[in-house]
Amino acid sequence: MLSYSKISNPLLKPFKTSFGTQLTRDAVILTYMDESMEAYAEAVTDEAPLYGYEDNYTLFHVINNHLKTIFSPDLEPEKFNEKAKEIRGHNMAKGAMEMLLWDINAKREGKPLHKFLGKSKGYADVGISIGMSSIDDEMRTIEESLKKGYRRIKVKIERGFNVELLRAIRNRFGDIPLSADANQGFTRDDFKILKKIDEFNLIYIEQPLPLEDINGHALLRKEIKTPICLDESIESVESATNAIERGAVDVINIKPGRVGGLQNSLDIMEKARERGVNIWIGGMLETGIGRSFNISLASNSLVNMPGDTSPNSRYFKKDITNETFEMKDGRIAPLKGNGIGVTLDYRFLSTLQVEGGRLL
Ligand code: OSB
Ligand code: MG
Repeated sequence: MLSYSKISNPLLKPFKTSFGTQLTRDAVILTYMDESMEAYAEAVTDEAPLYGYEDNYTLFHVINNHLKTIFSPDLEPEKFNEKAKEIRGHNMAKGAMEMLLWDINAKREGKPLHKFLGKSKGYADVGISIGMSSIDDEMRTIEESLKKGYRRIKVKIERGFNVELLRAIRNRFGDIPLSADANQGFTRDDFKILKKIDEFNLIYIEQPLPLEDINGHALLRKEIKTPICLDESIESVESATNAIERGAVDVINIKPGRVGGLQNSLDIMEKARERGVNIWIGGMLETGIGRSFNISLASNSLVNMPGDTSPNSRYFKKDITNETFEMKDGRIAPLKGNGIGVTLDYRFLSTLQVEGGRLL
């Protein structure tokens, strides 16, 4: 049986980016159940199409009207991928279903998911992504994060909130590993500001321009020395290849839920590393379910930079999974159980549930 549950879990603190402020994580969870197991996946969509064009409503439309008929619990993820190609786009919807198949398959084989994803290091290097707030407040968060052992600090920037913040961080914390994520907040008219940001020795600037503007990123890359990281622009294997061949990218932030799942992620990782492009695994404030997929992938040896895979407690007072992630020495290990290794706290989940029901 395939069912879904949409939950709304309040964030400990509002998460502000250039595209808006999130107060809750509104996650759609897919559950597959048979006599021998329960398997899960989480879509990276949210209530509104602010990060990409998909949201929780296009997700239901595409799953119910198109993907559901392609899906079978007996499919290999790669086979599902092939069949799903006839539906254009909607890689967040495809990604959720594809990842569900990875969990089903790993559970059938009786092994943790990370062991199916190529060579695993057994841990993920972890950085923190800090939402926009006052400079003073961000200073406190950075200080705490460094004490906790995070291996990279990422701040969010936008037009009108960038140089002053970065200067304050460099003055106070010196040469820490620092990056800035604009979430498409600038345009080609902003190269003057982006050149000022170039002075702060960032390990990369993430998604400065609109996601469609691959050429703009290639032009910017020639103008600044700061490496360019793409997040929203990388929607598929094809868009990754395109960005790499155009010379638009030095670093790719992979979110498996954004690129159509784990197989596409692995393909992008291999292509990118072959061509000298660095890789890290991002996040979308996922519950323990999506987080476990991300951390399993982030432990792959092709991932060579710290990602946005914080412990659950960074975002939620309580999560819907019984198992949670802990960080030690700036690293998080994948869970030891079969598949993604989490079980659901159904009682707590029911207090957060907005809607739910059967899909198949
Ligand atoms: O751009 O990486 C992003 C959160 C929601 C949507 C987009 C992004 C983010 C983050 C936080 O930066 C990543 C995380 O810690 O889950
Ligand atoms: Mg980003």
